[in-house]
Amino acid sequence: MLKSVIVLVRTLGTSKPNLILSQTRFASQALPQLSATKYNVRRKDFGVVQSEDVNYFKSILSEEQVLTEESDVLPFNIDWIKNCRGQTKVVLKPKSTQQVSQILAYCNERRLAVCPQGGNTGLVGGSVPVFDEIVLSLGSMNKIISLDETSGALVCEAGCILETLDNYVRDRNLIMPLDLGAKGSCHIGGNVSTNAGGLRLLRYGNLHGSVMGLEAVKADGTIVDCLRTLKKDNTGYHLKHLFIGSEGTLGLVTKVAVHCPVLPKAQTLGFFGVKDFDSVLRLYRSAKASLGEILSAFEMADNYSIQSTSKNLNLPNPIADFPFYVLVETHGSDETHDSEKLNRFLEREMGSGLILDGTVASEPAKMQTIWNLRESIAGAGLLEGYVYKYDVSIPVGHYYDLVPKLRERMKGVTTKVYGYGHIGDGNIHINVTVPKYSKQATALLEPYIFEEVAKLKGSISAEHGVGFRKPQFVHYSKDPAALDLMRDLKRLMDPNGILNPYKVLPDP
Ligand code: FAD
Ligand code: 2HG
Ligand code: ZN
Repeated sequence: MLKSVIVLVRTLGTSKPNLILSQTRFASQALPQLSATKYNVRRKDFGVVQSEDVNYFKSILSEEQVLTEESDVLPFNIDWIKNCRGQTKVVLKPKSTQQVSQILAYCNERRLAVCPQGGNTGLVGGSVPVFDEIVLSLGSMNKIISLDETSGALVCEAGCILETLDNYVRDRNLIMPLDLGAKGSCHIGGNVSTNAGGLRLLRYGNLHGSVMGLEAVKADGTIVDCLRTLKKDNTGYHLKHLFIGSEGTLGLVTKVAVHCPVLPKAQTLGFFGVKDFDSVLRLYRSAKASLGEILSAFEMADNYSIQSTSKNLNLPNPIADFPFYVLVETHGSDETHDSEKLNRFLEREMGSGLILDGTVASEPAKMQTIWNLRESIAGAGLLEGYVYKYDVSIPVGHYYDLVPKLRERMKGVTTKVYGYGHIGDGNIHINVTVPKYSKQATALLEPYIFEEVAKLKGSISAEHGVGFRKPQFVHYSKDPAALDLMRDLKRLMDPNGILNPYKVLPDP
């Protein structure tokens, strides 16, 4: 039976820190293999950092902004899932746009390659170097510049942590337009550079819509000021979009202006068990029809995603064992109105047998427990060994097709294949856990998955980007003329190719 059918919609509290990042990040002390060896990459013809270069950086930055000790630079070389390892010897931590500009102008002149880094939570290897690219870490550029509480325009530096911004605007009755499991570490500059999606894209849209303006620095050090806070500005080409989602290959994002929606007065979160994938789809249609404008998230997870996360991280699962789980969240402005809608939806779908069991929460702590279980799936698999992560968009009718297919294909290899994600956006995360990375497992998975996604007219990267792991597969989702145009833009904006090489663009 549903634990709370009568829903008391309560005022939202501030979010709690996300513990999963710290729990999983240092779970394994073993260093991953060097990316260059693992993926057989040849170093491009860039300059090699000399002691004079380091001296130059020390002359324009202070001593503590230039890291060269091996133990200091190591964390900047390894990605979150410990799949990629670069070989940088220098990490620079600029504190202003001018410093970024000076660094890039110098690197461009000397043909020194650069890898921009935000919170280093990216899941496609884009945030860490492959060889000895200089890491430009934006973490020290973390000032909030202004907030217009009437328009909701927040202006800040790129290195601000998403959760810090969310807490700041919540105190002023606004929220950030995006939310993701990595919020406690990822930077707004990283979010913009990856066009991060997350848990509420369904309601608040993607960053191409929410970013009002930005400031970026080109490879040659030129500062491009598009930092407007206007909703409407049709003065020629919409240049901000070139930097949103280009993963640091066209410029360094240094400041952003983001539109923050109003803090919803009322919020509820339902967590339901259903018998099969078809029921997930039927429930989604019903939720859209019944909840309309108050629906703010609709997420799904299969049995293994939830059970293994609950077990590996010792997190409570508030309901029993079901083949599939669904999270339905509402954000609204009127408690009575929202409760009525939600109760009608629940009564109908419990009556129809679509919802087998579930729980509905409106207290911040309870909602947090449920969200934490969902947000922790990404890290829980890392405790079982090596995780292949595939973040794809698939037309929703075929959303889950690939999971059983992959289970069949991977028979004989010790694996767990599970699927979960933002079904409201047609975005599934297929995770494949193996005890250890192996060429045999990789060969069974790639390019097979991308071919299957292309056959279904999906995208090989829904929200995480292309990074280092997917350039050779990007043609499954981009036509040759579009890829040529991407290369033309890259040549125009970064003629020496110093910005995040080996990422996003496939070699011709
Ligand atoms: P980084 O990882 O440091 O960098 C990502 C890319 O952006 C790299 O290519 C880097 O070079 C570039 N970059 C970073 N900062 C800048 C800058 N200022 N200028 C230019 N280029 C820059 N992603 C989603 O979309 N949705 C999710 O729901 C989601 N959930 C996640 C949950 C967990 C637990 C984890 C670990 C990751 C999740 N991610 C998700 C992926 C990741 O958090 C996002 O891609 C995030 O936007 C990356 O931000 P970051 O600051 O960590 O960037
Ligand atoms: C999520 O939605 C993230 O939890 C991570 O995008 C997905 O790790 C993954 O596969
Ligand atoms: Zn996701």
